[in-house]
Amino acid sequence: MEYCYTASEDSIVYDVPAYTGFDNAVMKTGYIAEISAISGDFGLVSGETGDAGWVEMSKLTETGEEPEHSRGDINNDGKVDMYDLGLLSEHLGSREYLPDGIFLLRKCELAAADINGDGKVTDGDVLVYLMLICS
Ligand SMILES: [Ca+2]
Ligand SMILES: [Ca+2]
Repeated sequence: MEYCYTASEDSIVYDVPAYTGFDNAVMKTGYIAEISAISGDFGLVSGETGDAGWVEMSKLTETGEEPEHSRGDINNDGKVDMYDLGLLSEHLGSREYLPDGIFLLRKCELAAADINGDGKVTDGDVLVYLMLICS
């Protein structure tokens, strides 16, 4: 299930479902996390390649229904423009400091960001945005 981190203060992603584990990463307001299991007060953040760690469930809010996005329209304002490209760039940059399973964008937004439709969000999509926006 997809959750959004809604607490205003940062919190630690622990390697065990307790306040004593090692910190794997830091959650900040607005981060998106896929929770695959719950243990006590903690939820397990999971990515495709493994688990990122445990986050306090009280600081997470279910994202709920996924709105329909047309391809390329990441912020869902009805246009494909530089603002969408900005979100895509932030997402790509975030992969260097966020573990798999923690994202800046929702799944539905990432699906929209895959503007060339190859199933991945990469620099190849940036090129398609640049061609669309600059033409
Ligand atoms: Ca847009
Ligand atoms: Ca793509």
